[in-house]
Amino acid sequence: MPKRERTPTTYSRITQPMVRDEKGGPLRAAGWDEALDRAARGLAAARGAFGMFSCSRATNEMNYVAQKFTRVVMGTNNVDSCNRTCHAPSVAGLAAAFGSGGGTSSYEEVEHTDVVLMWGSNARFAHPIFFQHVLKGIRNGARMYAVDPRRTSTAEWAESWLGLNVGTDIPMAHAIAREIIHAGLHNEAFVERATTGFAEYAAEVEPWTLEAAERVTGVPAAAVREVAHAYARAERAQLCWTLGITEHHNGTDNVRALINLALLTGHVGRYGSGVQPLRGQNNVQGGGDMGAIPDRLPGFQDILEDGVRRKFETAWDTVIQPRQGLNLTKMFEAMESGELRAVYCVGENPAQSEADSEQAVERLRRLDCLVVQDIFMTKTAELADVVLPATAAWCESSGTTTNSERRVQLVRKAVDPPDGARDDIDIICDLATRLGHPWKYADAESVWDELRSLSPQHHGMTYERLRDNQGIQWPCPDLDRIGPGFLHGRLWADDPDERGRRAPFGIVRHDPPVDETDDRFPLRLTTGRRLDSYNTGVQSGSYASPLRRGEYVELCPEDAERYGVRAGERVRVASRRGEVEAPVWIDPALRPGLAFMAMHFPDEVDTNKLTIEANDPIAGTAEFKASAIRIERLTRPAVGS
Ligand SMILES: Nc1nc2c(c(=O)[nH]1)N[C@H]1C(S)=C(S)[C@@H](COP(=O)(O)OP(=O)(O)OC[C@H]3O[C@@H](n4cnc5c(=O)[nH]c(N)nc54)[C@H](O)[C@@H]3O)O[C@H]1N2
Ligand SMILES: Nc1nc2c(c(=O)[nH]1)N[C@H]1C(S)=C(S)[C@@H](COP(=O)(O)OP(=O)(O)OC[C@H]3O[C@@H](n4cnc5c(=O)[nH]c(N)nc54)[C@H](O)[C@@H]3O)O[C@H]1N2
Ligand SMILES: [Mo]
Repeated sequence: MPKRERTPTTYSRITQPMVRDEKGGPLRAAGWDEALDRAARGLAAARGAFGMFSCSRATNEMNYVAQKFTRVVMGTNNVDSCNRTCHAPSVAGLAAAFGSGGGTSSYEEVEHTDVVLMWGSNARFAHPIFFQHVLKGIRNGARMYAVDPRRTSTAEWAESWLGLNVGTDIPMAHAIAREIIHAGLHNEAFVERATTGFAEYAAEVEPWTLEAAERVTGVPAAAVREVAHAYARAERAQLCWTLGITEHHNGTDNVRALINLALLTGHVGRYGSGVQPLRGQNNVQGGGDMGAIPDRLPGFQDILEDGVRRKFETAWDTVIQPRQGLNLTKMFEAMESGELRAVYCVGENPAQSEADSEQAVERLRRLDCLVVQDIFMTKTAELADVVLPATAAWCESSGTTTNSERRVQLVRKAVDPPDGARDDIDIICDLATRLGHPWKYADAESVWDELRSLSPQHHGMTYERLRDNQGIQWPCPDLDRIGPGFLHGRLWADDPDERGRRAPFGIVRHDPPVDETDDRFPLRLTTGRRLDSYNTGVQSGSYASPLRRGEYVELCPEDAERYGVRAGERVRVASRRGEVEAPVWIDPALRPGLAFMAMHFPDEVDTNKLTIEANDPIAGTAEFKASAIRIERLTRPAVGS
């Protein structure tokens, strides 16, 4: 591979508020008073047409205050976060099956299990801490199988790799289910006692013989058969998935197809067996749990339930809209129609992270008022009317965060923030005060205690107990008890009354990616992550890394030859939305017809100019994992060469 000198993109911490005097004019430095007054005026003028983007990097306490600001000060439920671009289908799928939106197991359990299915997940790169537990599991004798179109670094550790075509996960899951049923390996007793809809499900998967699935997924029948038998015969098994499953126009259906496998085999609700969406940002689970989503109040309590709303209305002395707010995707659509006119964006960078980013930037530009509160000057902040410099939740402020195993942990301030930056919660409370709601919290703990008084599943987690126990997993309703760590043990209860609602099978169908490949756009582009960089590169771009090699369009050797391009050569990459230029990287882990790009280097290559914003009707998540592209050489070879 060619070596390439590069200067890393550098982002500077912001330490000074900024305002823009007129649309199209420059941002200029301002004092806190001026900036906050400007923000307050801009937001007040758009009451009823307001949206909040809340930060999944920041604490639970910050997310609690952000959603309360949205509901109480601005009178709307339009609050959301990066969960929408990410695991919203997992939350929707889990809630539909089990009634709550969290992964069912603890990390530790993967060390004490027999089979691990890593489905659409590159945990070796994206969840390295969890992956350490997986490696321990493998050392203890567990077999891991990877289901991913790319032979990833995670797949290198697997017993076998099922390299399926992008967007064919439902045929794969259905074929595994059919094989299990036909081999008589399903857990009939569990299906009978704890689930509903088995007959309909069995009929739905019946056409998906291993051979029929092979024609669609591209994976040899024998390899799928092995995985089906291993998963079904295992005493304990974990099914883990991430964005290879969720970032599709039918992500929720994909999630249901995987949960079905756990229901069929009874691999849920017991120590060592469960279903785990490995969540994205460090506190995206917590942000949702705190109600920074449009359909739930803190504690994942349903906003449509009168009793729930009444409880919060009394506590907050307000009236809560009795309907779900707009999710992030719908908020962007509402910017287009003019229904949404002001956005308060706290620690999100949608100008880069949204699919079809040129369209997203256009929509952000249309707003009457965009307030961005961040720790770095981002592409989104460059579009703002007011920029507010915050302290980083990680190490500069205190509070709690919640990881994918639902464990709430304390984070403590360890270093002083840069002069000029203010704490996220302080800034939001100051704005609330300017808008007629004089809020003041003495510290993060007092926010947490308010949350505990309103959320039964967090009630037992005082700061003191969190400190003493190195974190506690929800649900923890009692002050004197800690739960078993895994969820839905009730499904195994002998007494039918204790079992609660049964878990329904999801009846879902294959639906191929929206952006079809054809003669003009013959390559399937999937996008994702690298070990060395983080999301839009804002936080990871500012330090040098010996690993980081910048953005490339990755192709397999056969495709490089087919299109006559060499390693390191700059090419044009075009989709139906837009085009970018990028150098070629040749990666034998890809299969013919499949290209890969990351999303970490917007200054060099804005990958999201290419992606399609076709999205899941239930969860609103875009199909980041499946676009159709072509590559073109920038210079034609000279005649005769
Ligand atoms: N180093 C690093 N770690 C991170 C992040 C980061 O930016 N950098 N970001 C964090 C965040 S916000 C998140 S959400 C997580 C995401 O973590 P992951 O979801 O593991 O990361 P991705 O690379 O986006 O996608 C995972 C895999 O999906 C595969 N895939 C693509 N299409 C399909 C398909 O149709 N079917 C199947 N089965 N698989 C498919 C891709 O080949 C890829 O290997 O990572 C978190 N951790
Ligand atoms: N092509 C493609 N696009 C994708 C994806 C993909 O797989 N492919 N994945 C999607 C996914 S899963 C995600 S999660 C999104 C990520 O999308 P974003 O959330 O928009 O991206 P981040 O880079 O994580 O932005 C986080 C921001 O929070 C700021 N921040 C960090 N800590 C704090 C804090 O304590 N306070 C405040 N106020 N700000 C803070 C950071 O400086 C940064 O600007 O991208 C999505 N976009
Ligand atoms: Mo994410």
